[in-house]
Amino acid sequence: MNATPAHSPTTIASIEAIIVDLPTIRAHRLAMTTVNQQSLVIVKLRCSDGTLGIGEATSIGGLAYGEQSPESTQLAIDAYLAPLLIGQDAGNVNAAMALLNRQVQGQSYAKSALETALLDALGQRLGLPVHALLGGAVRRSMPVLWTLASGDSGRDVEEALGLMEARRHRVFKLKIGKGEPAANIAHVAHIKRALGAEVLITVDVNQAWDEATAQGAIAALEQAGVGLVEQPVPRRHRAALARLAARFDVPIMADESINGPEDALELAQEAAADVFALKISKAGGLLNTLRTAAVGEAAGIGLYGGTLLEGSIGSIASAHAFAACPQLRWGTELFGPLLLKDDVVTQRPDYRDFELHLSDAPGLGVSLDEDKLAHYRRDRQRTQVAVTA
Ligand code: MUC
Ligand code: MG
Repeated sequence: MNATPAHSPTTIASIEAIIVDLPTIRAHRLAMTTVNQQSLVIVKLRCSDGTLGIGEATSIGGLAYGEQSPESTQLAIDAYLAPLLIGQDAGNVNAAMALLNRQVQGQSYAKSALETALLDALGQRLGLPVHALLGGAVRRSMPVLWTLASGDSGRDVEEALGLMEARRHRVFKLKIGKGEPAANIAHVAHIKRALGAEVLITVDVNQAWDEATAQGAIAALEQAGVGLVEQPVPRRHRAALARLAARFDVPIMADESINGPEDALELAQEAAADVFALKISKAGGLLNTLRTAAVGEAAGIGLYGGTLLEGSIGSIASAHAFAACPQLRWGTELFGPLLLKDDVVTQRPDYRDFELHLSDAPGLGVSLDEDKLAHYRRDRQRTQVAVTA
């Protein structure tokens, strides 16, 4: 009888986390920060068979949006997460993520980037797109809204009209919560009037109001014809969120209040939101995003494909997860790559006819442009000095 050689799995051989700083096409103004460049952590995960999986993590305005920054994400990967993964089975994503979750608290952005890279590598090895690894795509393309956040109402209207004309976007989100609520409402009403009844306008307050302010302001926003209000109060003020959701007809969306399935369960039990904003970064990966979506679906809550202003790798990774969601009633805001002047991938995502289209290429279907990566990496100066010294 022939001896069967012992099965030796493909293992994780090396992991690199590189920060790149990419300029934006214009300043992007939110309640808590103004974004002029996006700092992305690009993960390169090399397997023992030579396959390269890629992933990405980012944030908005350093530590302005959440408790994790690109720098802390890079450090968490280098010092803690990568050493745990090296030598592990590269084909068992569930086991790899369980190991990380057992040994490292938090760090959802870093975990999301690493899981993305593992899924990308596995998909390439099996010849399957990531959405097939997640059980299959319910949709191959998804609507993408655009955020009007130039800080100027007139410029925002012009921007929206141009994007509708180009068939890029027909739903617009306005970032409010900075300055006086009355000025915010006037800004929203102006844009809504200019774009017309047919155009869905949503607003994101990014936690900036207290409950009393939110009560008055949401009543006025409803009057102005706003179709969705995102995170009007601080993330931990869930009882206030629930009272607002009960009080108003306009749907209230939880964003900062929801990370993973545990939050989804509590928010659903408390009837604290009509819509959940899903983000792979908040959930700590694509698989946990789908678990979060499943809780929302079970509770009859609308799902929305959110962004942390990821670049092309993070946006396409998000799109693979959102493609596999049971429903996506509120579409997506995966416009991050379009806000960037330049990119570190060879082919940018396919946006047309108001939607983002996913390919069936193996893995993520995205390749790194190594020249661009070398150009935009933050440690370029230091690397050059080290080489020439
Ligand atoms: C957020 O809070 O939703 C999404 C779109 C945008 O402009 O900012 C992000 C963050
Ligand atoms: Mg938001």
